[in-house]
Amino acid sequence: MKKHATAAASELEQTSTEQLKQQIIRHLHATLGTDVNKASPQAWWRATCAAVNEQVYDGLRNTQRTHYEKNTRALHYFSLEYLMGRLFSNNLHNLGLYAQAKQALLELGLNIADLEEQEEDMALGNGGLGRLAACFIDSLATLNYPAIGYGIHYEHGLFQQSFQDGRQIERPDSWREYGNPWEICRPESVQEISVYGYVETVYDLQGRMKKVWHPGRIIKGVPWDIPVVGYNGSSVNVLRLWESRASDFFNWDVFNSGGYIDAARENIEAETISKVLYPNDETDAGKELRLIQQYFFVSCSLKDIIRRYKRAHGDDWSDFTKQVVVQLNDTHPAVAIPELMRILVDRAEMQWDQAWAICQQVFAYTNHTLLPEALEKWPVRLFEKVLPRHLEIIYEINRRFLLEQVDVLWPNDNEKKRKLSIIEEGHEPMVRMGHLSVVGSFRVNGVAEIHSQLVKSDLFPEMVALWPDKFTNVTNGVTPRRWLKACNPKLANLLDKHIGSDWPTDLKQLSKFAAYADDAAVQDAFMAIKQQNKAELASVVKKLTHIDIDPHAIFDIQIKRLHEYKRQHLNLLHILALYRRILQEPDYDMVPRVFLFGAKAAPGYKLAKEIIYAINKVAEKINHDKRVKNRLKVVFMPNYRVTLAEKMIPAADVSEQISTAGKEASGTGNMKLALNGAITVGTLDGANIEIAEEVGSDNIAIFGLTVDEVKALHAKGYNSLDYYYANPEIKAILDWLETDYFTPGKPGELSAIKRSLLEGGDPYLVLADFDSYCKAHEKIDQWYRDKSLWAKKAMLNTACVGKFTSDRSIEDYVSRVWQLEKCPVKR
Ligand code: CJB
Repeated sequence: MKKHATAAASELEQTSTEQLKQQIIRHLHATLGTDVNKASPQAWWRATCAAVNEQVYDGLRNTQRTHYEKNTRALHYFSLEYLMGRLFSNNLHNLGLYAQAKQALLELGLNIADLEEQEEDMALGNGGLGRLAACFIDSLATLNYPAIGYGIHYEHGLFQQSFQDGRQIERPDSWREYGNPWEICRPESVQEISVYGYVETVYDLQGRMKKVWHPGRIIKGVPWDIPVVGYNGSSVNVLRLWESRASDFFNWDVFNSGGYIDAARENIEAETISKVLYPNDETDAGKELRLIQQYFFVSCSLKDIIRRYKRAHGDDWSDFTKQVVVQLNDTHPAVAIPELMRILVDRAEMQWDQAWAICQQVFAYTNHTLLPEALEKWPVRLFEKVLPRHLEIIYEINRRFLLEQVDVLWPNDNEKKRKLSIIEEGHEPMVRMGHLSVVGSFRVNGVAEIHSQLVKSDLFPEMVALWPDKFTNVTNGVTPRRWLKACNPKLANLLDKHIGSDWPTDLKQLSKFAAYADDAAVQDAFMAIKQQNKAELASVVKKLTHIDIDPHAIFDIQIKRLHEYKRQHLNLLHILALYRRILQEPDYDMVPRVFLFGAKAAPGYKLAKEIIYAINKVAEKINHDKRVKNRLKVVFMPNYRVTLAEKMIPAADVSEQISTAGKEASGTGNMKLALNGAITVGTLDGANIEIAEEVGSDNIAIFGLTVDEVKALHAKGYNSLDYYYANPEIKAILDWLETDYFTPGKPGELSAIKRSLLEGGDPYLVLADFDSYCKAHEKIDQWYRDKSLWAKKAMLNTACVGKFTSDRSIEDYVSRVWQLEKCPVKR
C-alpha cells in the first residue's frame, strides 16, 4: 500500500516536472520571444518565473475571491520599507516546487543556482525594520490572515556598495531596470493625491464653518502588486507599492496653456517622489521630499482601503473599524492619522468626535528605536507648506489632547503640557511624530521585552499614566522558511530526518532536536554541514574579495548596518588586540579566526564610513602579515544585502551582537544566526536577553554592562580617558591607529575612531565594555577547542530558538493588537 502511494507520488512529481519543463519552454517562446538554442540565462530565469507565476496567480485569485466573499477584517501594514531580497527560490520553496523546478531545469541543461543569480535583490529597505516587514508579510500569508502590505515602489532601492582603496563607494541600485517578473501594474486602481496649496475657511448656507484645501499640486499614485506566497499553498497576499507620476489632469492644463516644457518638468518632479529610498537607518532625514514620500504613500493607501470598504458598505461607516486595522511601522507613516481625519471630517463630513473615535480604533503603532536621532520631528513650517490642512488637524488633535487628557490628569501643569504636546516649542517649532502616533493609536508596542519596558519608562512615561493598557510588547521574529529551510538546505534536511518536517510552520518543534545534542553521530553530521557551508562561503569570499580564508578557522560574523551603537569598532579593537598579542608573542596560542563583516553606512554618516575604512585597512595589513601565520583573517564583504546574508548566516560559528545595552531595540540577525547554529557573543540588549533565556547561559557568551549599569555609569559621569590610561592594551591599540602602520605614509588616517572614543567621550561605552568583551572571546576560543562541546552548544542554539519565528510574532500581534480571524484558502 505504502509502496503504491510512494510510486504514485513520484509519478505525479515526474508529470509535474515534465509539465513545468513544458511551461518554461512555452514562456521562453511566448513571453520572452526567444528560443532554447539562443536564450540567455536571464531569459531562462524570466521564463521560469513566468511558469511559477501561473501557480502564484492561481493562488492570488483564490485568495482574493475568498477574502471578498468572506468580507473579513484585514490588516493593513503601512511601511516605508520592505527589504524583500530575491523572490525566485522563496516562491518556489513556499509553493513546494523547488525540487521539481531544480529537476526540470536540470533536464533542460540548466543549474537552478545559476538562474537564482540572475535576480537582483529587491532592496526597498535599509535594515532590520524593512526586513522585519518582509518576514511579517511572509508569516501573514502562511498563517492565512487577510492582510495587505502598503509601501513605495522605489525606482532605486538601497545603494550598491563597493570599496575603493578601502573606502565605501555608493552606486544607484536599479533593481527593475529591465522590468521585474514578480510585479503586476494595476492601472485600474490609480489614486490621486494632493500636496501644497492653502486652506480656505468657508461657511455653508446654514452658517457652518468648513475648511477647504486648495492643493498646489496633484500627483498620481500607480499601484504595483507583488504577490506574497504563503508557505505550503496557503494564502497569496499582496504587497501593494505606489509609484508616483504626474497627474494627467493637472498636466493637461499646463500643457494646453502652451507649457510643454513646464509639463515635462512637472512630470519629473512628480516622479521624483518614488525615485529613491532614503538610505538613512535610524536617523531622521528631515527633508521635504521625505515628508512628501510619507504622505504620498499613506494617502494613496488610505484611499485604496476606503475605496474597497465603500464597495461593500457604501457611505455607511459603522463597520469601518470592524473591517480595518492599520499597523504603523514606526512613525514613518504617522501622517496617516491626520489624513484619515481629513478624509472623514472634510470629505465625509463627519463630526470630529466620531471621526476621532474611528481613528483611534484603526491605528496601532510599533516603535523600533529609542535613539533620539531617529525620533522623527518635522518643522511646523515645512508641514504648513506641504500639508497645510493636516497641520491644522494636528493642532486640533493636540488642543483636545492637552485639554481633555493632560489637563484632566495634571491640572494646570504647564510643564506636563510642554512635555506631552505634539508640537514641540522652541526657536523652530516641530511636530513630534512619536507623540502623534501614541495619541492617535489604540495600541503601542516595542519589539523586544526590554525595549518595550524602556519605551514605557524612558520614552513615554506620562502617556503610560494616561493610557496604561495602550502599551504592549511583541518580540520580533524571522521567517524560518527563508532563514533556515531555503538558505541552509543541508541543515533543513538533517532536521527533517530527526524531528520531522513540520518545523517550518511550527518552529517550537525544533526543541526536539535538543535530544540529539549529546549524540556523537548527530553532532558529527551537524558540524559536517557547518563545515560545508563554511567552505561554500570561503569560495564566495574568494570570488568577491580575492581573500583566502580557511574553512577550519572559527567564522566570526558581524552583519548589520554600520552604526556607532552597534559597535563594529569594538569588534575592530578586539581584532587589533589579538593582532598585537600575536606580534608580541609569536607563539600566541589561539584557535584560528576569520572575522567577517558586512555593513553599509549611510552615505552622510562620516564616522561610520571611517570605521569601514579602518576595518578595511587593518584587514589589508593583517591578511598580508606572514607573522600572523593564518591565525587571523579579516574580511569586509562588499555590498551586504539579503542575498549575501543568506550565504553568510549558514556558515557562521560566532554571531556578534554587541550593541551598547539599551540601544538595540531587538535585533533580528541575532535570531537568524542562532537558528543556524551560531553561538552569540552579545550584550544583554534587545532580543539577546530573550535568546539567552531560551538557549541558557552555557550556550551564549554574554558580556558587558547591563542597561541599569549603563544608566548608572552615565549618571556617575563616564570618562573614557580613565580606561585609556588604566588599560595599557587599550592605550597601545588606540595609539597604533594614529600611526601610519596601517596606512603607510599617511599617519592619522585612522584617527577618527580614537578621537570619537576619547575627545568625543565614547558615547556608546566601547572602552567600558572592552575588557569584558575580550573575556567573552576567550571563552569562545576555549569552547571551540572541544569539538563535541562546541557542537552541543551550537545544536542547542538551533534547538532552542523556536520562539523567534515571525509566525509567533504575528500571532502575538493578532491577539494583542489586530484581533484578526484566519481565512483559509482552498488551493
Ligand atoms: N530599526 O532598522 C531599523 N530602522 C529604524 O529606523 C529603527 C529601528 C531596527 O528595527 C528592527 C526591527 O524591529 C530591530 O530589530 C532593530 O533593533 C532596530 O534597530
